Amino acid sequence: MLDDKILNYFKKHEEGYISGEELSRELGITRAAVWKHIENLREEGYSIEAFPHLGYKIISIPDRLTEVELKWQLKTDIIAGKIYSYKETDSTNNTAYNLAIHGEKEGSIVIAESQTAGRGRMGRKWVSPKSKGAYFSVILRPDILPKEVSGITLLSALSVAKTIREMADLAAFIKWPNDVLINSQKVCGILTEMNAETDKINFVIIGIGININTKKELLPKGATSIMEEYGAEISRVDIVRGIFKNLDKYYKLFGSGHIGRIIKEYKEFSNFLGTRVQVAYHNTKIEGYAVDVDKDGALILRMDSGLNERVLAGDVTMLR
Ligand code: BT5
Repeated sequence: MLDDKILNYFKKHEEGYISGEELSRELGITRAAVWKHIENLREEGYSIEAFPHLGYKIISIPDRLTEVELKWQLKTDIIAGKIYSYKETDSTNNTAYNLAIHGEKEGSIVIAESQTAGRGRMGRKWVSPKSKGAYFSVILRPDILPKEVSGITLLSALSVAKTIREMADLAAFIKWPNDVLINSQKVCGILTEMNAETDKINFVIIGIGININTKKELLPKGATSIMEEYGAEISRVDIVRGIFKNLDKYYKLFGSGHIGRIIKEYKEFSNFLGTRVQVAYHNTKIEGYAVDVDKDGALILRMDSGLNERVLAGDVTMLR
């Protein structure tokens, strides 16, 4: 599409002004046609100013989760090399899985404005109100053993919590293993899925659902959004780009063997350590004090017997 071509041309010349003449020459269209396309882009929410003698410059971009907006001035090495953006899909994890099966590159993203069958863990649902949150999946091809994959869930939760703190200055905490909470209410959930053989991972899909400008009444009980806690709408594009940057940083650290540093930061962002918790897994519930997260991402519980129990997956409820 010509509008996209114009945007990409601006993207390649981010710092500068582009004259109507240059655009008409590069795209092989008349000056009048350039003007018409600039008007189209303005209607779509781009703020484009025309400076006499200098040309056009993009001042701000709309809050749409498309490849052009999300990659605007984004400097990452692995994450978001390619972004597949949809108005609607059943689940971005399913779409990403299908792409990965067919050889899609590491770092590619599938993002959607809404999901008709957003999934949580263990067959649960993820409520995905249209154009309010961000629902996306990241394809990764880590060179690790299947049992090490929980480190990727932890670094993803850390990336989200850190982004919320950086961009909205809200006290976001992590609840083991995959929830991000603000004021004890869930603002983000992460679903990690993988395709693996006994000792080799083919690919991992990290699904991230985050409530950004979502009203509480559209969410399940116990959930919140950044807007509800922050008190004003916030740019979804900025939040998602912030998550991409942090994911890129922590995934590279993970890849270079620094899981210890990731776990240390993860623990600093956790609010369950030192509290009494109940963990539900495989139809069993156990209770104890959450004392640590080990290097494999397992939760260490101190039982009343004084013995430690190591839990690899489950749902944590904090008991006060
Ligand atoms: C999760 O599961 O928290 C993982 C959610 C992952 C969602 C993303 S969206 C992009 C990608 N594509 C997908 O299809 N999924 C991923 P779990 O820990 O099982 O929590 C699920 C529970 O969270 C539900 O049973 C509800 O109680 C609650 N929940 C559902 N929707 C929510 C929302 N929008 N905000 C907060 N809590 C929600």
